[in-house]
Amino acid sequence: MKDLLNVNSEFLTSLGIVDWGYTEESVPASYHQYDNWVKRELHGSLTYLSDHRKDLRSDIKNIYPEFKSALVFLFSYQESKKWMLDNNHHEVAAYSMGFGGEDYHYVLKTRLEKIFDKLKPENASLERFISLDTQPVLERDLALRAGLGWFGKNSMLINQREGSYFIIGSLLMNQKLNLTTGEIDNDHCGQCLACVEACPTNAINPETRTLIASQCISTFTIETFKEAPAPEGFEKSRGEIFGCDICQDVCPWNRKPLIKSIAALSLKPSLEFLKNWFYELPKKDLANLIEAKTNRGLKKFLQGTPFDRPGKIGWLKNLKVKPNQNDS
Ligand code: B12
Ligand code: SF4
Ligand code: SF4
Repeated sequence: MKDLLNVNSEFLTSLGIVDWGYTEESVPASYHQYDNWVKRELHGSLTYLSDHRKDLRSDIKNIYPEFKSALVFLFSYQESKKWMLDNNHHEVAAYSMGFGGEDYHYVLKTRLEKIFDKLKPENASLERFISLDTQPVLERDLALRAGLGWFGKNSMLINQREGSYFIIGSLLMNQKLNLTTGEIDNDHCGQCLACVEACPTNAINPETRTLIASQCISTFTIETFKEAPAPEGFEKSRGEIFGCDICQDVCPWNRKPLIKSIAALSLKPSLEFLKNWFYELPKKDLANLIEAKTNRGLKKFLQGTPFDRPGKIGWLKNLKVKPNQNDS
């Protein structure tokens, strides 16, 4: 990986970054595809993609008028993925255990701020706005514009050298930097259809390179907080109870990055219990443990991790156990 102005590549590597790119383009190349997707109601229950925030995604300047440039970083979770594949564990998505078991929204925000703190002294009037998943920004498209990869048929942003096991985090800035802007990569999927064929719920449309969100296991297990029927085909999955990595695990572009990676699952000491929850307890016992907590109690217990999102009813649905309707 190359140095970034006065920030050397060793420092970036120490933050878990495997690649970075730069763009001055605020308008996504694929807004039209996104707009069509929402018009066809393929976002399902993910209303934050279709409400008043939808049009904000047409130009970063809608949310950050001072925008002049973006630094886009790829934060890897290859090590936890390798450990999971080596140990035949597919219960939870690799990203969720990849940042010490902590919620990446907090962990990576701090890392992005550390990078900005190194850039700022070189340019006193430099300001930043962090884009990390929750802002109305088409982040895969931002990474595309920064020259970091292409949209795979599974809709993931894939990097030729690093595959797709990474989180995209960006510094949007009010100044241009003395850097060359990225070139949009070509398609490297070719005739491959491995992800389309492996998806147990047929959620991938290879023509549009988008998902039918309501059929995706990730939507069902992370974003559905109430009792709901599982998408057709869920029973053919590998036992996923939080997120899904199937369409990435079969992608040939993820083979090489995992070979060079070290298998490791390093959790923050206070979160070591997650191993017991997901890899040791039978699902029925985990369900009983969750059942015994109130929704508020469960959320508090899991606070600071990605796992507080589904809530009690959501978790019991994932574990296929009917929740106690009287509990709150
Ligand atoms: C909503 C959402 C979801 C939804 C919907 C996913 C989806 N594919 O839309 C659900 C809950 C299913 C989900 C699941 C996952 N997600 Co998610 N999710 C998002 C979120 C918040 C918005 C995505 C979005 O705008 N979707 C709308 C659709 C239409 O956009 P899209 O899928 O990116 O499709 C683009 C391409 O298809 C392209 N396109 C299509 N045809 C063509 C043709 C041409 C010529 C061109 C140029 C482009 C093009 O245009 C579309 C619009 O940009 C982003 C964060 C963000 N703010 O961007 C994270 C994000 C996409 N998710 C991420 C991750 C890690 C995941 C999971 C791996 C988590 C897991 N293990 O369970 C799965 C992966 C599932 C999958 N195969 O996509 C990462 C992806 C990193 C990467 N390498 O791509 C993101 C970027 C978060 C982050 N900051 O890192 N996610
Ligand atoms: S994340 Fe799983 S369910 Fe969703 S598209 Fe990929 S393989 Fe299918
Ligand atoms: S599995 Fe094949 S078709 Fe799917 S994203 Fe990877 S290379 Fe593209």
